Amino acid sequence: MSRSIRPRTRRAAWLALIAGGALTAAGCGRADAARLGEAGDAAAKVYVAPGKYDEFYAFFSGGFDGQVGVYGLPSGRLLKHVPVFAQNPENGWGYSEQTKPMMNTSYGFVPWDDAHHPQLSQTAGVPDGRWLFINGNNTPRIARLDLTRFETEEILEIPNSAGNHSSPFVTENTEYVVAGTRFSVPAPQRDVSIDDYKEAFSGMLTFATVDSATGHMAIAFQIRLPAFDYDLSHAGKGPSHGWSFFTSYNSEQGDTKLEVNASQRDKDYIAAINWKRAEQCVAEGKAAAQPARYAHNLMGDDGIARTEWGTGVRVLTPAACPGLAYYLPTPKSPHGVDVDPTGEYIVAGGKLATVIPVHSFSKMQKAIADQAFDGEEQGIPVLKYQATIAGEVQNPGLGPLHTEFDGRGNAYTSMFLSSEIVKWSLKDFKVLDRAPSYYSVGHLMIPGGDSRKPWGKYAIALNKITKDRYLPTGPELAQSAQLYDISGDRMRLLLDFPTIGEPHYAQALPASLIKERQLKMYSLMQNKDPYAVRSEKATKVERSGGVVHVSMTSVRSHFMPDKIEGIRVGDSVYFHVTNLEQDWDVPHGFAVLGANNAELLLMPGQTRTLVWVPGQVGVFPFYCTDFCSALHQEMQGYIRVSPKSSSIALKWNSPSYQAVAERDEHAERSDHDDHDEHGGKR
Ligand code: K7E
Ligand code: CUA
Repeated sequence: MSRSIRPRTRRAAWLALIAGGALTAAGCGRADAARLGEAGDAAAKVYVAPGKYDEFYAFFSGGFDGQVGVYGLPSGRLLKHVPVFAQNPENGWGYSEQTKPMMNTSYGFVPWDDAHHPQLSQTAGVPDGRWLFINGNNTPRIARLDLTRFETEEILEIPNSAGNHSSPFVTENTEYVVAGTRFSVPAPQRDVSIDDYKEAFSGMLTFATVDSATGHMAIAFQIRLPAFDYDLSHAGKGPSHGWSFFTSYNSEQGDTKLEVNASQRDKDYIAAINWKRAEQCVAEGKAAAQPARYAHNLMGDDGIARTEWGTGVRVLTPAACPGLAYYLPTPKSPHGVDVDPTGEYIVAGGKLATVIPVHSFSKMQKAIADQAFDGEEQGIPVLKYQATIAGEVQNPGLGPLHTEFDGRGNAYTSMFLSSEIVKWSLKDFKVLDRAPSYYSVGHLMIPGGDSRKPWGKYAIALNKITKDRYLPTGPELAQSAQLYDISGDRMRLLLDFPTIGEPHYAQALPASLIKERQLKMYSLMQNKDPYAVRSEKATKVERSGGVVHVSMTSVRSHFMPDKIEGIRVGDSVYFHVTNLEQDWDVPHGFAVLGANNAELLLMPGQTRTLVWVPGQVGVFPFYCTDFCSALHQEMQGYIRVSPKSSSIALKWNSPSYQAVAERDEHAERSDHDDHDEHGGKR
């Protein structure tokens, strides 16, 4: 991208942004081939030979697919698609009885969401490989994934919030995950006129604690702020530990046509929240109890998810807790807010700004001490811009969104409109290098790049538009990631790879931190599911009214039982299938003809349950859906469904049936004996 075209494009670019369009870099001249990774050794740098491992795990949000994609770096190979907020037929997530409660919310069963920001848990400001948190936007939630299993373990709903975008952004030792409302709403919700926005709406920020042993989240307190749109966040670290920063836009408090009405002021704000101060105020009883209903879904150690219902929250206001919140004026409608590895610099991505503003934490502290205020917003002191600003990066490009750091004193900012990554120095805020992205980069990511110790070898651009980059696939084209080598003075593009969903943010860490800690199977002997069976002998079929429980096993290469009769139309048939395998990477599947549910996928040692309500008579096959052995195709069975009025007895072909049959026969015989006694016919 040549600098000379920038002045001409700037106005056009602004207009494009305001019009909701995205300017691609299609018109830009191509940089030299070496910079674009077209030289031979770029391939060698991303080539991971067959059988070899990648150096990093990278966790990409799926955006509108509500999931997490796990990729290896530098190869860009997709390793796993971990379901979080959305039902996923690949493994029955949100379809099996054990996992359905994970989707419970105060709005009912919500089996989808829009997930933007993965956040690795941290210890002393460094990713520790324990958990991954991610936000659900539309139905405000935070999920926690366990990184020994790559499974979602917990989902906490956030009440009094809407569009949970500035989330989850962990504090330095994962004391808290945060949730700032993007859309201010009446809190609690009530029936008011939208015209009463300024008075009746609130911008609630939520701090949820994370138990350091179990990872369990709990809402500690909420902070009621003016009705702005709280967009992104990052926690302080080192000297700024104890603070969290939230960008806001729409400080104009428009309630309609925000593209115009929220772009009036030259500066909006970063809200600086002193959460240690908040803790004091809560301890002193300054927070008001307020009723709130929210779901807290947790996977039990029996592999069954359950919902607990929250009933209230504690709400702090800045008026009741002086020193809790300050506003840092920040140009203009800022999006990202990122804190450098030293904890001193707070960088904003003012998407409509012509500079990248960099605030200084130490200057902010001094400004607070000196009361260098520029008025207030509804009781919250506004600090003087000149009193907190450390510097501005001049001529960075167009549409700065997000910044990551390499740990060597450099920052990298994504430029959405001018489609480039701009590298600049934290010493003098001068631009050092720029590299084009293809196209319209949103977030960028450096492994550990928002932590105290980035592994600053690669940067990834997460691009919104791919146009001419891949073979076309109809109207919808893949979003994409681009991998840059940032180890030298100049960035070098090494690789393009398409992604699942729309990754907004991503996080990555060295594979060595977690690869040795992977769970290989669930222990069959410790399987606590109430319908688990640990041997074929124990399999059974039981009827209780219109409900039939089938406790079934699967092992290479058969189900037990695989012949079942005595089911009636309209029964609720619960197939509780336990995978008896105790070996790594031997899942079995389960599907039955006529079921209007996804099939199950069963990990070794695990029990999962599928409910089937047969609507018609017939004999229906079931089978294993995961190619598990040479005789996988033989892994099948039949279940007979009779009319509702049928009196055909339950019958199945496992050892337990013999016992049941003998018992019934015995009962029948003693019944006859009774008749003999009283009837005396024989
Ligand atoms: Cu910039 Cu949702 Cu973090 Cu997308 S957000 S780019
Ligand atoms: Cu079990 Cu295929």
